[in-house]
Amino acid sequence: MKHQAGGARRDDGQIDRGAYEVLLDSDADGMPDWWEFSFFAGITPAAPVDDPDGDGATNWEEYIADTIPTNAASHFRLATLACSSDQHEIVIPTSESRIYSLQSKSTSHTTSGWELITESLPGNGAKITIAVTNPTVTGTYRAIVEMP
Ligand SMILES: [Ca+2]
Ligand SMILES: [Ca+2]
Ligand SMILES: [Ca+2]
Repeated sequence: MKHQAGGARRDDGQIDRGAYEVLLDSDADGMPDWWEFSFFAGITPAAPVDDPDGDGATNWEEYIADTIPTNAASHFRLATLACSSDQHEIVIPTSESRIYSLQSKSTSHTTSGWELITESLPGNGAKITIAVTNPTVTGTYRAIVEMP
C-alpha cells in the first residue's frame, strides 16, 4: 500500500477531505489497483515490465509518467530539441499531476555527472518548452518525471 495526499472528493453525499489516502496495490507490483483497473481488465494482467502498446515504456514507467499504457502515442520523452549557438530549446510533454526536472551532461567533461538545469517544474498537461540560454554543453539532455 502507498499513501498520497488526498484532495476533496464526494463520498456518500459528504465532502471528504482527508490528509492521506491509501492506494491499494493488491498484487504488490508497485502500480495501484485503480490504475490497473482503469487501463486493463483487472489487477493481474498488467505486469510492471510489460509494454503492451510497444512504445518502449513499460507499464511501471507509464504509471510514473502518467502516460497511457495502451496508447503508443502516449509516452514520456523529449519531444523536440532545437539548438542554436546561443540557445537550446527542450520540449517536454507533461501531465498536470507530475513534476519535472531537466539535466544536462557534457561530453567535454568526461568526469562530470549530470548537472541540474531546472527542477520541481509542475506539469500543465501540455508540452513545456525550456530554453537554455548561453549553453556551454555539447552533450546530452535528460528529463526526469516524478510524482509530487
Ligand atoms: Ca498493482
Ligand atoms: Ca508502453
Ligand atoms: Ca504508452
